[in-house]
Amino acid sequence: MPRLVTLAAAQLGPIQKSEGREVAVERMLRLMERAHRRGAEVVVFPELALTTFFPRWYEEDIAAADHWFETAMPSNATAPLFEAARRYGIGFHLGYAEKTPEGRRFNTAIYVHPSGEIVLKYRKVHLPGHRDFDPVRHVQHLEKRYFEVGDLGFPVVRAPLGRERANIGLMICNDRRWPEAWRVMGLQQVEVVMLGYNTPSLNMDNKGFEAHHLRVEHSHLSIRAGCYQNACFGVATAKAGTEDGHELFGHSIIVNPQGEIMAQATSWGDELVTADCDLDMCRLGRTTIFNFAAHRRPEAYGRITAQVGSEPPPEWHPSHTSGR
Ligand code: ING
Repeated sequence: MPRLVTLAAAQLGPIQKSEGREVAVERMLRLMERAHRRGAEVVVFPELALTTFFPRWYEEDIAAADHWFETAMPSNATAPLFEAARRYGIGFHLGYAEKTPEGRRFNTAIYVHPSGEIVLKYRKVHLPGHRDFDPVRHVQHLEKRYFEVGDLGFPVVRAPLGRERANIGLMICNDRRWPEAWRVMGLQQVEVVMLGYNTPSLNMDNKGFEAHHLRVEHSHLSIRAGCYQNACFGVATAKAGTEDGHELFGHSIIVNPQGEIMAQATSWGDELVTADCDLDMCRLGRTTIFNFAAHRRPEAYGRITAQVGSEPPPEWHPSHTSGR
């Protein structure tokens, strides 16, 4: 018996530095309304969906960036999203900057049940970029300045998803490039990974050549591989377009457990893509090629958790001097 759920990636176009949360929330409500009309049961919004991608802007005093953060969820500005979830009977994923009562700052994502209750929270573990101003870069990427490393691990929970129950997991943006993030959730039998991203459409590191067409390709490669190798669905939603002159790519996708792209956005603006997903499609990979219990060999994987950085390999030399 298929376990059908209709998933939606609700891609957002740009949010300018001068635009308040109400602008983004209004656009997100329009996308939820469209998702409702299309019969979607879950909507995945992007990373940092309420504001511009502010880690591109340097502040000497990080408290000067606090206006980009949410100190409550829901807040007055975001309450309409929770009301719409109840009205339409739709769950939603939201990425936002979180400031805790203790003053800790995280790049955070939540999955919210149609009742408005927060089912799952995740705080971004892989923070790309740098902490201090980098004069070499074309554009700053200061996530290590504004956020702490997430302290919630990669949790998976079995919870209602549409008319079914599904094993749901969350990751954020750069996490998708790290197979460890996918595998930790695969080891919890994740069936649907929800992730948002804000990714510059051109390389801003300025430390080497990267062909432009590879930016989207690397994102899709990472998500397709993660879904295939962990037998799960992925809903990956962009914030896209040009924010105060800085371009982010769109091309949000929904991927199935065989690594196939089921649906893809083709604009870099507000766009809803949906797919009817049979959650039981996860079973084939999980019981055959990626039957972890039958095939994984953790005793050979020690380096993966023992090491942080890579180390040079030992040098080989011929066992006898043959004069060459
Ligand atoms: N953005 C980018 C991402 O991982 C990046 C940063 C882009 C890192 C390209 C490496 C290569 O998609 C965020 N917000 O993580």
